[in-house]
Amino acid sequence: MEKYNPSAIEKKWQKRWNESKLFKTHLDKLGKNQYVLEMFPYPSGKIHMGHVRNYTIGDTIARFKMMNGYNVFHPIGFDAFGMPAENAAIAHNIEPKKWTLDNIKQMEEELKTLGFSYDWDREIITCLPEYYRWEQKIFIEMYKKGMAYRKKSSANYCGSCHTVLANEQVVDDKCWRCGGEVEKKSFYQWFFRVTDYAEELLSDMDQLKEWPEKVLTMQRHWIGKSYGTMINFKVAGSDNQSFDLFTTRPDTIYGVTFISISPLHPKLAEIIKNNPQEKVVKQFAERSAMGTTSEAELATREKEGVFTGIYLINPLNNEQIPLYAANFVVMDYATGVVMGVPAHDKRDYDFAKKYDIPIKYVILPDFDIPKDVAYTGSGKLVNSDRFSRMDNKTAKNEITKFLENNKKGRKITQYRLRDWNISRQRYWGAPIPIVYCDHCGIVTIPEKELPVLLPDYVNITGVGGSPLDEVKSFVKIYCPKCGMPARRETDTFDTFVESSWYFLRYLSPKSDTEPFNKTIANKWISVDQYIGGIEHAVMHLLYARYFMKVLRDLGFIDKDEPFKRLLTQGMVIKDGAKMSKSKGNVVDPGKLISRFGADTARLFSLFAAPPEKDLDWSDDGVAGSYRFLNRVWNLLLPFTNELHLQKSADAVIYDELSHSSKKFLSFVNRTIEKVTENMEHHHFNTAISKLMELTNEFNQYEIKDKNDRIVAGFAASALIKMLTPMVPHFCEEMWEKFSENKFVSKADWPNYNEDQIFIDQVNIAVTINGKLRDEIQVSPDLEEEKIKLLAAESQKVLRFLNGKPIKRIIVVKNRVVNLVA
Ligand code: ANZ
Ligand code: ZN
Repeated sequence: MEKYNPSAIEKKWQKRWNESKLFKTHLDKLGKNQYVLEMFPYPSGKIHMGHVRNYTIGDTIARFKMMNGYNVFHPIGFDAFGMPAENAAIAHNIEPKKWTLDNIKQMEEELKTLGFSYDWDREIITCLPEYYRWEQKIFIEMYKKGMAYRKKSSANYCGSCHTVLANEQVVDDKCWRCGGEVEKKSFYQWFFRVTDYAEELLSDMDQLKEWPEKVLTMQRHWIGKSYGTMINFKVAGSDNQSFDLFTTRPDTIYGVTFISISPLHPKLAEIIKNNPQEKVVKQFAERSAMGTTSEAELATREKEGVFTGIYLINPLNNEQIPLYAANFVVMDYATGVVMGVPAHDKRDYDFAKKYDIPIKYVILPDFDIPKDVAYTGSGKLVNSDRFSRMDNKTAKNEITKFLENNKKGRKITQYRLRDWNISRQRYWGAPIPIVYCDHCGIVTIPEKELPVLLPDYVNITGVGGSPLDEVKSFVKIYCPKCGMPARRETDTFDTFVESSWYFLRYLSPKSDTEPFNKTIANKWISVDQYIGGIEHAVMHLLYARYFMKVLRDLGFIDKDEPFKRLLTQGMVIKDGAKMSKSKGNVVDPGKLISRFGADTARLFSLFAAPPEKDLDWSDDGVAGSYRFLNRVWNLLLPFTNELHLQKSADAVIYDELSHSSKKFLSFVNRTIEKVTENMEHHHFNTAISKLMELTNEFNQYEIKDKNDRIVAGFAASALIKMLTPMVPHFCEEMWEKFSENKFVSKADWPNYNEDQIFIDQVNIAVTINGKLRDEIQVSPDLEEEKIKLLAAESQKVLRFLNGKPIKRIIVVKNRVVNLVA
């Protein structure tokens, strides 16, 4: 018998799919559309098991939808700008462009060996001018509408990478990439005004019913809306100096015993001038300027501070409160100055204990609170003048009202979300299309001159500022407005800008008149199913949501949200750890594929864990998947000359089927029902188990007559079709061997027939003390305990027993249950 030979089969079908353009999508076709998208890869060189998993999940969903009659759009591309290409340039003296495009070539080949149903004609590569010119155009429109602006901003800066780092790129005060020291540096940078959309980004989450709750929670937290009061505290001994403080707990204002200020606060240096504490505070501020501004990091840090020598005045009781510079205050949240209430806030409590600051309770519950802790619950106010004895919820409002009436405070809503810094002082990114002119100021590049091309053959040394600063032919330009010599912006876009709209460009990848076609985009957006890693829960997914709203407001599209349904797949781990070079536990998909075939790699990726969970790599699991495919092969191959595949078993004369045939037919129908449901819910591992069970049942099925042959033909057809989204090459081959002449990839998903679901039941007599009282229907293999329970709970039995206790139950298998009462 012919052996299962994956490498021959897979090449053959990939070639045929490609030649017949099987996965080319006609976007203007009417009908049920389905846009299935996986987060596009960064072209690092080789694909890894995480990619295999991500793209197999996406491909399985896309193919399942195709077989269910949808017009599926399933594109792929490369997120091609970014730091690693520059690092390769520094380390190996390779041009970033060459490095990137070579990697893309290699990865395309690898992706093709996995048989994914991509519409390759619509591939996009973000580092090519035909992509980024549209990003430049969108940026210019944003700038003209005030959605993009330039401001001086202090940022985490890594001296050795010469680059600004986002907060999450600062790990333990060090650069995430090189481990180098991080410092604060202030210079002009470009920002997108994301904060203008904070409220909409939050409220539109109501539309994202099919996103994992975990991701929504993370975004909600990132946007961080809180309601509170802004209170003005005067600087003691000064007529015009004061600070606004944001608090969510105005009810605790009589408990303020210190105030803390961020050591990086711009007003701090000025107010401490010439006071005895000046030097100490300056030193403390300098130390604080090193390291992170990340809130998460600040929160875990040992609380430290120094007295500034300054007092502020509590606007409610005119008490003088000492001001401390403290390392836990975040400069870019609210105003960077905070009321310290040690009696009612844990962090303030620790700080007060450490620096011997008084602790004054102003809210008490009606039970005894434990000593030596901050009380953060609700209760009644004490020691709070006219507000004493109010419950603290009322007091929040009353105190805020009082402050408002006296012009010392106001109610406000505060967001944690910051504007998005999109400037990168890097070479390998899309140039920001701006000119600085001594006469005209900031000038945008006229649209007909786009794209601003990133120059080739730039010297990248890894020291100094942005490499583009050194390219005189790039920097020097005549002002588009006045024609005088001017300078170009040398910052490039954060690569998150490219990934914020690429899903739109797939819809019009070759357009040279617009970023994407509005009519098509309105029809295909939102993306029906988006699949990617949970590590993108916030930045990428939030920026893409933001961009959608911007594009809508600029008139490019009429939609609000980019992704309707989101699946975040888990990591691929081996020996309990994420696969990584440093751990030496990396499995090379290429080797796996050449040994067992792409179908085994795909099957294993789907079978070893549910998509959202981490997948623990196991060689046994891979071997098991391969064995299963061989089992199906060996089961079906002998039938290929004997049987005809059947779309359904409706041609059988049902009443003539033997009991065992009815049972098998029923099993096939049930399997279709369950697998369909599992596929719809992305429970691929369960679907595969069901197909394994079907294979086992099929192996034992005995074909005796014409009717049975129809049943077997239906079973074979259903089994092949249901395996197709997961192991498509295998299934195409088998389909062809059964003399089918169309692609199974485009066949209809099988239907089950409820009438052929056979409920195998026996009647069992229920007797009480030997007298027949009822009859129950149960499946012949129901456990004895369950039969006893059914009998004892029968309505008729209960009536006859009339409260009398049952002493014993005797079961005669499949015949009688006798209750002794
Ligand atoms: C006094 C107070 C008393 C506070 C109390 C809390 C409990 P959310 O809800 O996250 O918005 N805060 C304000 N600005 C801060 C900054 N820049 N860095 C660090 N902490 C800051 O948090 C609001 C609370 O966080 C504010 O309310 C303030 O402390 C603190 F029993 O004011 B609270
Ligand atoms: Zn000019």
